[in-house]
Amino acid sequence: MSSWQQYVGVFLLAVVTSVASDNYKELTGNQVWKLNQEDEATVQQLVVDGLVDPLDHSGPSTSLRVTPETAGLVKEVLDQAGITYQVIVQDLARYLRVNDVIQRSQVRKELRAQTCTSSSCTAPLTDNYMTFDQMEYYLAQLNSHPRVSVSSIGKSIEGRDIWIVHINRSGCEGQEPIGMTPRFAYSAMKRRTVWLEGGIHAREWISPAVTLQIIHNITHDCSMGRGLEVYVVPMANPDGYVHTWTNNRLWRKNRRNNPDSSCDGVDLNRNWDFDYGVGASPHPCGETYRGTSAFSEPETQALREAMLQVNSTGTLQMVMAVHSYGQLLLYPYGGPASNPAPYKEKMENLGKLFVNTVNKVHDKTYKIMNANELYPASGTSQDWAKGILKAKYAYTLELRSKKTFVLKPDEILPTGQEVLEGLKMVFLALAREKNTQ
Ligand code: 0X9
Ligand code: ZN
Repeated sequence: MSSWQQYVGVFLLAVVTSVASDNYKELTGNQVWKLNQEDEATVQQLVVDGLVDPLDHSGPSTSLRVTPETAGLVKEVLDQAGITYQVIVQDLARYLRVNDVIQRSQVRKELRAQTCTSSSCTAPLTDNYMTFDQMEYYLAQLNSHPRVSVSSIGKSIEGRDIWIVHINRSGCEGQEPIGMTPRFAYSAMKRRTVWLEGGIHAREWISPAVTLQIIHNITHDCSMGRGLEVYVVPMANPDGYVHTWTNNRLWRKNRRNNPDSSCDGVDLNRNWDFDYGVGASPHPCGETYRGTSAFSEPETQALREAMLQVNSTGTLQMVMAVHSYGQLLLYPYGGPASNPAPYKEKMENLGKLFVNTVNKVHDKTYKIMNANELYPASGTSQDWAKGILKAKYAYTLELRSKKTFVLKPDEILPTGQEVLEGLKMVFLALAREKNTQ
């Protein structure tokens, strides 16, 4: 293909892309600033003040997303603190559009074989991200599986269902994990449960994509998760997710219309009632806006009620909230006050088993660390699960990559594969554990 043909092809794709949906439009004029030196305290204050979106997720952030509305103020704060910076992306909407076109043209070259429609969606897509509708098509069809029940735990603020998938251990009897003595056979054993949460942050598309793969795998493979009742919410923030497909690829929060503010949304991972408020933004424009009070949001209320219900039916052994990005496994607490958490060492050891297994699959490096050491944040589901529900193991898993939320679709399958291998080991260890609390 000659270069002009390539150019026309890319141009046409750009037109098609922008007509189909423009989920970059709300990022027009947003910039990425790269700080020339680390200054954790200043950056943390800018975040809490609702002025920047930090873009490094494996340590102190030196890349910041800055909007046209806040740029002047951010500049003043940085100047005052003596921090110099360069603008490395002039217009994020343009930047992401160009990258999207390149990605789409690459995807077009490979034959896309998978489909997911209302009449046929037998497996979650692994060659592309699924729309919220497609997730619902898949879950509806999954519900006919004998070991699975799919139900709604409540509605989002815009009225979408928040779905939970319960994968029942019955149907996998007779296949107890090796090493499990008859004394611990299922019938005699107290019901052990595991809770997985995906998609609480809208822009972290790899989270629901991987969480759906986990659901599919546990359902169709008795060797995984046997001995455990597994509950999974693959999409905890459906409104936010839809918004990332229509308006703003980098939207994080839910879609609450905040009264007396021009900014929408509450960070659903700062809205839980454990150390509520610490390290979260009180400003509606902040990416980590905590809301007007703990559990002010219908999404967190629905999750809380469902988790309490699951906890009352057995021993909730592990809670894992699946996020991106950073390739980290974080354990509680995220706020400084309550550390160390009970069973800190056990959480560390099980976490090491997880990351060591994950890292062998595709040679990635995931690390385990205390959440507060990454940065302080409270009011998270992980901390609530640990502090209030007393789940022995609670984690936040930050998936691939090490530098962006906008992960190419060809990373869905390998990310799912590595996490599945890690979870297999963890589930086996959990099923064998004698003392669950
Ligand atoms: O900030 C969050 O809610 C999580 N990271 S994300 O990039 N996915 O938004 C991490 C929460 C873990 N807790 C602490 N870092 N304290
Ligand atoms: Zn997140």
